[in-house]
Amino acid sequence: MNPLKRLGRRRASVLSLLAVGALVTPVAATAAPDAVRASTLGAQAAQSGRYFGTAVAAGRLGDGTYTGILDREFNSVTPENEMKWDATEPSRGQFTFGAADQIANRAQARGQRLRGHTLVWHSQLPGWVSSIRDANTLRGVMNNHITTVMNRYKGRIHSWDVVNEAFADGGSGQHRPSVFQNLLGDGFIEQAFRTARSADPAAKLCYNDYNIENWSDAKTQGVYRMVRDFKARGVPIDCVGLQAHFGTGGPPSNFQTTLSNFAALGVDVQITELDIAQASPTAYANTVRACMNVARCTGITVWGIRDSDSWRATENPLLFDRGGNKKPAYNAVLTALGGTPAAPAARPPTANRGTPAAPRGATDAAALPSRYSWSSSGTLIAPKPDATHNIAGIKDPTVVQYNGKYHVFASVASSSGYNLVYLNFTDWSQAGSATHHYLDRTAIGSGYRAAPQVFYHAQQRLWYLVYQTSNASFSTNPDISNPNGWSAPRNFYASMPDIIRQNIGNGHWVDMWVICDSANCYLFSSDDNGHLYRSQTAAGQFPNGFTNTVIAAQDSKYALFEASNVYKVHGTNQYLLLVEAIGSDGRRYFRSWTSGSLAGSWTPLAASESNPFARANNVTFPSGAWTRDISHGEMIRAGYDQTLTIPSCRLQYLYQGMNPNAGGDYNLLPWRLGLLTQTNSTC
Ligand code: 9MR
Repeated sequence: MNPLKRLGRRRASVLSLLAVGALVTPVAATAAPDAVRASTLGAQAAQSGRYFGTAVAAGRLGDGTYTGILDREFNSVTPENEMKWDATEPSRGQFTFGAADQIANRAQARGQRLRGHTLVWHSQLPGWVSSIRDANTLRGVMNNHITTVMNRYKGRIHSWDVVNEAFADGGSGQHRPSVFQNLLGDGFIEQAFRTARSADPAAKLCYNDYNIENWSDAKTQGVYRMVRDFKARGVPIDCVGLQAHFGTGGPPSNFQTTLSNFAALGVDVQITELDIAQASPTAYANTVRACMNVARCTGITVWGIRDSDSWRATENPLLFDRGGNKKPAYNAVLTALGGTPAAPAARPPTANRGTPAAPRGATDAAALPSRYSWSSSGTLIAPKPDATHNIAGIKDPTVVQYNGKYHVFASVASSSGYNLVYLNFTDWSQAGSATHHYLDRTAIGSGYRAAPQVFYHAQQRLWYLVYQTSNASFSTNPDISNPNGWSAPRNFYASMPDIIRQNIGNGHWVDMWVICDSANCYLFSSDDNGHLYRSQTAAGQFPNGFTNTVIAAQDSKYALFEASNVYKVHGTNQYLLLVEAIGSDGRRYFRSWTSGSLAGSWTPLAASESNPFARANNVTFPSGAWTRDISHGEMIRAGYDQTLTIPSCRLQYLYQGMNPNAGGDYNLLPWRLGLLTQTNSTC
C-alpha cells in the first residue's frame, strides 16, 4: 500500500476519474459469501469453517492409494497410535517421536491440521507407568509426559486429546478405575488439563470419550458435569471430543442435543473418531448434519480412510472401500457438508460392484487455470472506530486459518496516518462482529505501520507479522490470538537496498512479502514504479541476512504497481505471483504469473485487463456491486506456515474494495474488506 506522504499526487494523477466529494454511503455487512460447492470433504467442510479429518497410521504412508485419498480429501490428521504414551515414552524419560514426527511433518507440509491423540489414557500405557504405586511419582511422571510431548509439537497442534476415556461405561457416571484414578483421585483430569495449558497455550484442550453421544446416558451426564464444573472453576478446557464409534444405526436421535448441550457450556465439540458399522449413508448423513447444525461443532474426523485401514475392518465402517473407491456413505457425507458429489461413473457393461466413482475432483493438485471468474461477498469487514482511533478505511488484509479461526490483520487508515488492526472469527458470517484490536497499543507501537503479512515459522515456532514502515519490518509472537504478544518492530534491512534506490524514481518502497522454500526465504517488495524486487537469505538464517536484491519482474508503472502476493500451489511445483495494477479506468485489479521456482522468472497466467486474475470485469456481485476496485489483499491459504501454500482449486481471496462514488483525501477513502470465491474451478 502507498505511504501517507504521496497522497496529493496520487489523487491527481491516478484517481482523477473518481467523482470527488460524492457522499460516502456505508455499505452494510452481509452474511457469508455465496459458497461454491466443493467436491472433496475437507474443502467442503472448510466452507463452513470446519475441518474434515482422518486418523492416519504412519505405517501406511508408503501406500500411494492411501496418501492419494488422504491428501485429496482431508484437511486434518490425527495420528492413530503414534502419539500415544506407549509410542512416545516406552520407558521412563526415553521419548521416541519418529513415527509421530513423520505424520506431523507430512501433514504440516500439506497444510493439514493436526489433532494430538492422546496424552493421558489408561490404555496403550506402558507397563512401567501402570506399575507405579506412589502418587507423587505418578504425578511427576504424568506432568512430565504431557509437557514433553506437547513441547515437541508446540504451536503445531490444533487440538489435543489431553485425557481420553476416563469415564466408566454403564450407569455410574463416575470415572473408571485406572492407575491415574487410583493413585491421584478425581483431580487427575484437572491436573492434566492445567499442565497441558501451560505446555502449549495455543492448542485447544479436549476431553475425548466414546459412548457419550446419547444425551440420556449416565456416562454422557458424568462428562457433562465435569465440563460444567471445569468451566465454572476456570479449569482450562476448550473442547469435548465425541468419538462416535457407532453401530449400524448410526447416532442416537438426540445426538445433536448432546452436541449443543456441551457447546452451551462454552466449549467446542468435535466428532473425533467416526466410524459406523456397515457405513449406512443415512447414518453418516445424520451424524454430519448434527454437527453442521451446531455452530461450535468445529470438525469431524473419521477413524481411518479405507475399510481395510479400520480397527473394525470386518464391519466395513468407513467412507472408502478396500480399493480406495468412494462408498455411498462418502457421497452422503459430502452432500451433508453442503457439497456436490461427482456424477457416478458410467458402469461397465458387466456388473462390477467395485466401480470407482468418476475421477472428477480426483486431485487437488491440478495446475492453475489461465482464466478466472469470481463471485464476491458484500462488505464483510468495516472499520470500527473507537475513542482514540478515528478510522476511515480498513485495508491490505492478511489472513490465516489457525485453530478453527480466521485471523486477519489489516492496515487502518485515518487522518493521522496508518497503523495495524487484528481480529479473529470462526466463519465469515461473524467477521463483521469481531472485536478490532488496535496494535498501536502493543509493542508494535504507534507511527507508520502498514500492509501486514502474517505466517507461522514452523521451525522457530513463532508467528511473524511482516509490515512496511519506512523499512521492511517485522514483529514476532508465540500466540497469534494474543494481540499483546507481538514484539517491537525490527527491520529486515539496514537501509533501502541500492538497486531499489536506483530504480524507485518517484515511487515508494512498499508491500513487503516473505515466502520460504526448504532452502531459502525470499522477501519481495514493490516500488510503485513498475518494479518487483526480491531479496533472499538461507532458510536457517531467517529473519536475518536478506541480501542479493534483484528485480524479479518489471513493467510500466501502473501495470506492475504494488501489493504483490507470492504463493506455493499445493501439490504442484508451481508458484503463483499476483501483483496489483491500475487499469485504464483508474481502478485497481490483479494480474497473475507462475514460476517453477521462487527465484525463477515469471510467466504470465491471467495478466491482462481483458483476462485479469481478478478485476471488476470477472467478478459478479450477487449481493450488490459495492466496489469497482479489486485491491490489495490475500489468498485464503491451505496452511499457515512460511511456505504460504494455497489450494489449486476453489480459490478464495480477501480483498479491499470501496464505494465507487467515494472520493476526497486518499487517507480517508472508505476501504472495506470483502471475499472473492472462484466460480470456475474445475476440480
Ligand atoms: O485405532 C486404534 C487401533 O489401531 C489400536 O490398536 C487401538 C488400541 O487401543 O486404538 C485404536 O484407536 C482407539 C483410540 O485411540 C481411542 N478410542 C478408541 C479407538 C478404537 O479402539
